[in-house]
Formats: sequence, C-alpha cells, structure tokens
Amino acid sequence: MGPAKLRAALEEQVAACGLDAFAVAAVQPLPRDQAAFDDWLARGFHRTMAYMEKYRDARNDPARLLPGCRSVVMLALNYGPGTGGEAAGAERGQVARYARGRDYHKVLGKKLKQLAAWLQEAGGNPVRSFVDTGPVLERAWAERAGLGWIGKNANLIRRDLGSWILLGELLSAAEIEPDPAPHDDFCGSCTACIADCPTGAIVAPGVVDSGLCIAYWNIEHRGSIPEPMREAMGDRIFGCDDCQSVCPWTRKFGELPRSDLLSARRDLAFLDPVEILAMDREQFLARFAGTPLMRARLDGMKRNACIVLGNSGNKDAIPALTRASSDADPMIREHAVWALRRLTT
Ligand code: B12
Repeated sequence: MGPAKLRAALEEQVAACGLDAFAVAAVQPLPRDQAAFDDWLARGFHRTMAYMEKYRDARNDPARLLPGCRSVVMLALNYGPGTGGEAAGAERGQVARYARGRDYHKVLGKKLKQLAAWLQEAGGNPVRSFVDTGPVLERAWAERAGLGWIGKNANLIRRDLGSWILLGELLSAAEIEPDPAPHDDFCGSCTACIADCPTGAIVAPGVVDSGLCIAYWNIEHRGSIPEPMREAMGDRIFGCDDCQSVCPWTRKFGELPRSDLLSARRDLAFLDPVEILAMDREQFLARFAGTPLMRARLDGMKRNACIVLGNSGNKDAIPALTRASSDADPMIREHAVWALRRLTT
C-alpha cells in the first residue's frame, strides 16, 4: 500500500477503534523540543522522576526505539469532563479528571496494540506502540504531527476538544502520508494558566517545574511532601487540573461527553479522605484497581488524605487523623500530626 492509501486506511481503523483524533509526522529532528527537554533535565525540573533521565537518545530519535522508523502516528483519547461527580465539600478530596475512570494506559494501550497489529500487516513493516511510559516526547510529536499545539500550560490543546485529551503513539517503519504542517499556536496573548497555577509551577510558557507542580507531589512523589506544597494542595487528593480548567480553549469544550472507553465513574470524582485513611490493601484494590489512582499507592493516598483533611478546617476529621497519627508507617504518622496541628491551632 502506498503512503496515501495507508494513511486513508489507517484513518478508518482509528475511527473504528473509538479514538478521537489522529495525525501523522514523518520522522525528523525536533530541535526546539530536544533542547527544551535537555534544559528541563539540566534544571532538575524532573525532581525525583529518575526514569526521565533514561533512554535520552531514544527520546531524541524514535529510530532508537524502532530501527528504520519513518512515521510517528499520534493518537488522542478525549477524557472529559463528562460526569461532574458530587460537588466538593470541606471533607472531599478532588481527583484530576483523567483519573476518574479506567486507566488510560490500559484502554489506549489495548487499542494501540490492535492498531499496531493491523498497521504492521497493512504496511508490511514493523510497528511499536506506546502510551505515556515510553521514552517519547509525546506532546512534541503531537504538535509536529498537527494533532494540536503545546499550550503555555505545556498541555497539548485542540480547537475541537481543548486539552482534555490523552496521547499515545505508533512508531512505524512504513512511510505513511504525513499531515502537512505542525499545528499553529492558538494561545495568543492569554496567560490564564500561568497566572492561575496555585503554586507558580509554569515557570515559562510551556515549561513546568515538577517540584512546584501539585500533580507531581500528589501522584508521582514517594514519601513526605514539603509543607508549603501541602497547604497549596487544598482539596486535591490526586492530581491537579487548574492549568487546564482555566484555559479558555478547554473551558469552551467543558461540556463534551467523555469517551465511553474510559467508563467514567461518578464515585471517583471526589473521594472521602476519612474513608481512604481507614482502608486496608484489599479495600484499596476493590475500590481503585484498574484506575490511574493505583499510581499513588495506598500509602500515597493516605498521605494525600491527611493533607486534604488538614486543609479542610473540618474538626470532625480529628478522630480519623488521631488514629492515623499512630499508623505503622512513619510517613503517614507525620502527615497526620501535621494535619491535626492545622485543625487544632
Ligand atoms: C513527566 C510527566 C509529567 C510530570 C512533568 C510534567 C511536564 N510538564 O513535564 C508531572 C508529574 C508534573 C505531570 C503532570 C501532568 N501530566 Co504528565 N506526563 C509526563 C510525561 C511522562 C513526560 C513529559 C515530559 O517529557 N516532560 C519534559 C518536558 C520538557 O516536556 P513537555 O512537558 O512535553 O514539554 C514540551 C513543551 O514544553 C515544549 N516547549 C519547550 N519550550 C517551549 C516554549 C513554548 C512557548 C511552547 C509553547 C512549548 C515549549 O517542549 C517540551 C518538549 O516537547 C508525559 C508522557 C510523555 N511520554 O511525554 C505525560 C503527559 C505529558 N502528562 C499528561 C497529563 C494528563 C498530565 C496532567 C494533566 C495530570 C493531572 N491532571 O494531574 C498534569 C499536567 C501538568 C502540566 N501542565 O504539564 C498527558 C498530557 C496530555 C496533553 N493533552 O498534553 C501526557 C502526554 C501523558 C499522556 N500520554 O497522555 N506529568
């Protein structure tokens, strides 16, 4: 199949899979993004995410992941906001929208494996697929392919979906007709995300210091969270959506139905931190297995629950926090004591 026919056939397959958008880039150097990535690492903006230091050569060149790679097919899955869940209350912990349902790594990963098998057969060349965890600069390739543009909040934004989209990709050694050009930038003079980030994490347009990003601390970080960051976390028990919620493009599409593929769960929008503190491993698995919340693990979620309760001003949380202050895990004990101090002084 020639490059144009392959693209047309692929487009049909993508639509049949229930994915929301796709775009194709020919493999080429991405000098701005590679320099930005090196600079980001050099400034330590990855903090303890040591895995970001690995496979640097692959991040700069997809042919290191797939010998002979000629095409990068970028795909998007819309995640929101769909169900809003219950309104936040003093004792509720807010969950980032992408995490309010099935884990996208599994959902998108499975779809991409199916597409990869099809493309390998149709294109007669090897194909690999990745979602999030591969050493691929996903937003850079997505912008280059024309899937959307990288906004000042560093997220990939589309004019028809905003930034409530998750990304995955196929690397193919076949030549697939690429989109004509990278996506134009439609942020204009808007700086809402930079101004409204509660912790000033967007240190320059498109550049996030993870050490200042709530999502880093309450999802990725293992262990104690610095005190100033605890206060800034407010009621966010997992992730943070502020830099997207204030974006005019994303607000504009605030009512989009969420993809059914992610099976949105209303009970995951806001969690009861007191319930989390009382959970054992079996209960944690029964409630959260198969969702992105597993990433923080039970100890991380208990830590986050203490912080949300400490910020809630709700004295009804004192008994639960008192119990947590004698938890077997010193990290949870320390966060419980901090929260009790905040509620009682
Ligand atoms: C590490 C990581 C994080 C870290 C660091 C975030 C960061 N901005 O780097 C933490 C834990 C903080 C994080 C948080 C989130 N993440 Co994250 N994360 C990643 C991961 C694994 C790597 C990102 C990376 O390479 N960072 C290094 C920096 C240098 O690259 P970059 O962020 O892509 O930034 C590019 C631009 O800044 C651009 N650039 C440089 N200079 C300039 C200048 C201008 C003017 C412009 C416009 C651009 C620009 O160059 C960079 C390289 O291309 C990707 C998956 C992947 N493999 O790419 C997911 C990914 C970026 N995350 C994702 C999501 C959903 C989130 C959260 C929204 C989750 C949440 N709700 O809590 C937040 C959003 C925070 C934010 N505003 O970035 C999605 C984003 C989807 C989208 N629409 O863009 C991704 C793509 C996962 C996926 N497969 O869908 N994440």
